[in-house]
Amino acid sequence: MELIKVTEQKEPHVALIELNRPKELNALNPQLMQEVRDALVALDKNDAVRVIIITGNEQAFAAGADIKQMADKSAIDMLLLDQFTTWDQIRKTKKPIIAAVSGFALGGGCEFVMTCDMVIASETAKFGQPEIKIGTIPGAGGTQRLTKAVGKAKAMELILTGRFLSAEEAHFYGLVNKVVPKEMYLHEAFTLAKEIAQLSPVAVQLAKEAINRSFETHLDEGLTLERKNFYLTFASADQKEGMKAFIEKRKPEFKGQ
Ligand code: DAK
Repeated sequence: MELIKVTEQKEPHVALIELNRPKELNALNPQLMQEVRDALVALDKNDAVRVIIITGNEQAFAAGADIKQMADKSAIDMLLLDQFTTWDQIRKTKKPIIAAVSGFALGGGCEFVMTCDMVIASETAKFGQPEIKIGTIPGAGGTQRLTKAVGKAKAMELILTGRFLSAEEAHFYGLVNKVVPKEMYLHEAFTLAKEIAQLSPVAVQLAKEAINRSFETHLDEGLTLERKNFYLTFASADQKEGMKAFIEKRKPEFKGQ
């Protein structure tokens, strides 16, 4: 594991996964996501582990998918890269996952947080789907999960403008369970994890499955449409311009092509 750090028993029955690309604000590239997937598959099989915490660092949970790696890709490149298999396997984890978030949780980072089951946020956390600013749209569930989490009007505002939500706002809209001072977010995540870890792992797993079922019944259809439209943005000049402008640290000029 190069891009994440896994501690199997940080506390009894509680495992910790730390995303570890600090210079890139934990931008999520395919290798990092595959490492997360592999770790979750192993932890799911490990009887000593009952709850999993995923965190970044104080500055960022993750500032999105890696724009530098995506910028020049064609729609077909993205299709063939098929990162969705990895994301789908992460989504299928049976044990409960708590995201402990400080700093940026943007784009794929916010989608990753929403794929987790519960969220503890530092008061410094910032959530958002800013893909629109680089000429694309959320591609890992953002249009579906954010809408379910915060309601249509707010999801429209956030996804169509790329604005960020503060930790307090995210709490108000039900995206996070609890907001705590910066020094406490990991500690609070462990407090929640330890409470759940004392309970029947079988019942916890079945409860998680049932809650997700209610949430996901119509999700597959929504995800399919979102994926097609996400790929389609990679056929646009605006996506190339948006991502290039980010890398060159300038304002993009969108032409609607
Ligand atoms: N990708 C690559 N590098 C990134 C990055 C990203 N998403 N975010 C930050 N970095 C890099 C910056 O380029 C910079 O690197 P150097 O220039 O130093 O080499 C370094 O991290 C520090 O960032 P800044 O200098 O920009 O730091 P600031 O504090 O000034 O700004 C910021 C922080 C988070 C506001 C800013 O970095 C920013 O706007 N970042 C981009 C946020 C964003 O647009 N995120 C959405 C990306 S699109 C999919 C799965 C997921 C996705 C798509 C498909 N499939 C399964 C197919 C998701 C897509 C996205 O997330």
